[in-house]
Amino acid sequence: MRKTISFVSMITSKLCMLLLIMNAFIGNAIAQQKASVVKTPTAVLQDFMDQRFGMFIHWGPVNLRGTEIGWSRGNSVDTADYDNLYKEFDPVLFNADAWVLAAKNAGMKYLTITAKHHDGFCLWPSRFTDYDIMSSPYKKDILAELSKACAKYGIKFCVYFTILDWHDPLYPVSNIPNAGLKPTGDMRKFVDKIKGQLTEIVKGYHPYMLWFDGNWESPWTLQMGQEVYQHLKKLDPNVIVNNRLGKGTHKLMNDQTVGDYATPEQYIGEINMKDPWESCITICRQWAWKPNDQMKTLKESLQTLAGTAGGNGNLLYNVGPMADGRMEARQVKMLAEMGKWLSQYGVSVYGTRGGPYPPSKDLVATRKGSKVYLHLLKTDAKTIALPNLPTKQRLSSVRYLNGPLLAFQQDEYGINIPLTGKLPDMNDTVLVLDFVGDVTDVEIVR
Ligand code: JFZ
Repeated sequence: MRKTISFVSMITSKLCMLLLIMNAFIGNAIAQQKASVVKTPTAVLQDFMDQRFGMFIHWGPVNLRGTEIGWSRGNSVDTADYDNLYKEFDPVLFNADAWVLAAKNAGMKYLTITAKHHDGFCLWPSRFTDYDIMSSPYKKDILAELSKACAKYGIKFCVYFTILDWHDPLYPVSNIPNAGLKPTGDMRKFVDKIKGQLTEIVKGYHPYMLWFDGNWESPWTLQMGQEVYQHLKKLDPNVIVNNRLGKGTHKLMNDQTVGDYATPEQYIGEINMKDPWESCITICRQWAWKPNDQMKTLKESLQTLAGTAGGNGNLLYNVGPMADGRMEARQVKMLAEMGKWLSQYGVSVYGTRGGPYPPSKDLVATRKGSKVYLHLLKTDAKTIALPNLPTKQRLSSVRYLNGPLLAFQQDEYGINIPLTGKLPDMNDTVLVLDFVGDVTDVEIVR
């Protein structure tokens, strides 16, 4: 009996030892794997989030039809027609300086151009395909012109790059209804090809950020995303990458995410003090230029920007230039008006954090140091009533940003700011609440 017990305990202790050793091995392997995974440095991402406002540009041969880029291929535009548009694409009025100046005058700090959208057409000369700008009558390297102009005017140059390519025979899926899988599909070759193209882009134009897209289709896997991310990090450890390179939702970061920040699309993202994010939103309705498309008002545009900043995110605001290379005058004008507002009130946007008051449809808050910037989105409020901060900090003054002081009351129940007369800005009036002590790390008031 005793013998059996000691035999059992001996076996058990041997097993335990074995498990311990195995565990150490596995732990080591994971640690090694983690050590070899390079991520974009936090400081670089913080710098990106401080920019707050960028220009998205969707542009290509499809503008000759005025339909949506990529998605109209094989739908409202016949595939053969769509795929031959590049032969007529001759944007003789394209002027990179004019685009970059439109962004600069808007108060935007970075610019993201669709180097390749889902239709597969490349705006730069790529040695991996003939379906590029060199095959068009225009024959000028759009990425080279834009990156040069961006450097000239101090705008950060960024590149949109789709990882689904409905035009490429190597990519198995086609968006054409009932078309089935392409027999020529080969994802291994496709991934190698886009890695080659990304090398061209990173080495050729040194983008600040890469905006991937198209990761929701089944041929793309998490592993492919990880492979491409590590490829990029070898080329440039600081290049910023959006979250559409892995799988899973765009709006949040999760365990399927490959990339550095979340990308809510066509709406203002939820407040998030932990993960970086950028909402992409169109100025008109379509990503690509459409004749007489409905454009947002200046008020909607400014309140969209305030809303993203108030949620601690960035805004990538999309314009669609025309087939001749010009941006629409009304879009450029509206952007300049945004820039005019920002030249006065930019301190309440750039380099701020969202909160500590959560965004609502009436007001959003941003903050920096001891100051909370309250953006009034509703213009008929008679008084602003706020709870005290969880830290119970004393409020020392309230004023209109760049304007006069305002009277206020603060007691144990909260803060009251009566408003009298007309607000200084009917699109977004900003109040500056100056507290005693820093408010940057105060928790969101719920
Ligand atoms: C994507 C692109 O498809 C779109 O053309 C644009 O470039 C935008 C910024 O990003 O938007 C999507 C993504 C997914 C779907 C639709 C639009 N989807 O899954 O239906």
